[in-house]
Amino acid sequence: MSLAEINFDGLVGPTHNYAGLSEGNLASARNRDSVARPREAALEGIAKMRKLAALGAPQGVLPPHARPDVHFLRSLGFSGSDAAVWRRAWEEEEAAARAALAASAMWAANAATISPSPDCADGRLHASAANLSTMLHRFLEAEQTQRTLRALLLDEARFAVHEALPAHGAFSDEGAANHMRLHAGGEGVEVFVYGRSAAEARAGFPARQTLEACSAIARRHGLSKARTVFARQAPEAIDAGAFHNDVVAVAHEHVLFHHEHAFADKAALYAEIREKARGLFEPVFVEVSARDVSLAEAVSSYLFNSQLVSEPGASSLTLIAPTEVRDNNRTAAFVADMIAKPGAAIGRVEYVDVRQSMRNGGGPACLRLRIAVTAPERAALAQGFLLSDALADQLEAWVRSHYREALAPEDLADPALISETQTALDALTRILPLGGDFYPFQRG
Ligand code: SUG
Repeated sequence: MSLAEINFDGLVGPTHNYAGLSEGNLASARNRDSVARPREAALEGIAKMRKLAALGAPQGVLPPHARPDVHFLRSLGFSGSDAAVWRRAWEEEEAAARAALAASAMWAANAATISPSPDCADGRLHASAANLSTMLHRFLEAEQTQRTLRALLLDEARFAVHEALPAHGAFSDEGAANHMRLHAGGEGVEVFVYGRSAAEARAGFPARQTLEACSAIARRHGLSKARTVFARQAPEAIDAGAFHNDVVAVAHEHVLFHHEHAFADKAALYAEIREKARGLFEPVFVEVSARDVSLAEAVSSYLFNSQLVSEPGASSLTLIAPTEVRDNNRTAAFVADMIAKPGAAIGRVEYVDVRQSMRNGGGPACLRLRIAVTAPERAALAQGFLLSDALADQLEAWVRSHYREALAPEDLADPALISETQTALDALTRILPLGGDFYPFQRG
């Protein structure tokens, strides 16, 4: 049965800010303590969703998490009213307070790994929430992500939602950002990309995904070894700032678009994908050489953090690239050449402005989690998460009435942020079908 891919984008939360929390993410480090614009960030995200929907790509929405995470701060021994907890955390444990405020759940590519039903032994779609255990601020996301996935993928006869793997460095997992799937509409070849094995010590920037995490997810999801590939990310890519594989590679249908230096052993990867795709499809590899685009340019422009989409009726794929690719002469020229070639696998480009997210190292592909479903599975998804014009209008109005225009470093300790965000998110649970106990603050 053929599958349709839905992009579920994370809605940017009201506390979007630049706290410099992610070592190895060059944009996050560079923009630490600059002034963020949460309202603009959220509206950019919704505009991007609208654009994809207008191109004919099914689009869904995932809710932000409640921030600051007061529950986490209480677990560190802070007590009293929420405002008192927040004030004292800033005085005594600034790093924890910064982590508790991050709106990083917006990057839905890190929420989970999804294996569509034709790939899984029991014929159900499997989803594993990511433990995000490498970075403190991201590790706080797993529990609420599970709640979101359970709200969306309710029907246990069709969907299996797994908890995050044990949150230890041996099983560090960053979700779909390190997972690619090649296919021709049905069963596919799943490619898991890891930066290190559990026992390996590594100098340089953190490698956030272990081989053991990848293997565990493939096992839980019931994937066939004959159709599953584990590939090592090139250490030089990680050290150039590719903290996730999706900074240097993206796959869609039978096409893998990637930088020459994305993988440790490209030839072996090509051969294994070809072998494991036999009988299903013929893979197409679109490799970009370092001569055309250096790793540094790939990381600063986020060329590969584009989305690839199939527009209805089109014979080639469309690249949804961040405007930073157009602003960089070399990447802009590369893309113009690539799409002009006769018979190009990627034949069109559309640029999207997600600058607020990009300043924290999150491009178009980071903002989305792909869930590929059959028609009956699509009908079984919880209703109300798919974007319509009416829902986009409602979300924009909600953002305009609840989000601050600017969040400067000196605003972050303001206890008013707690009640503001709780009021906003409470209202959101009446726009998306989340219910009155979705957020921890609603449960008391
Ligand atoms: O995990 N940035 C995120 C960006 C995630 C991008 N996602 C993908 N590549 N799929 C991260 O590094 C920065 C937050 C801060 O510094 O305030 C941050 O978490």
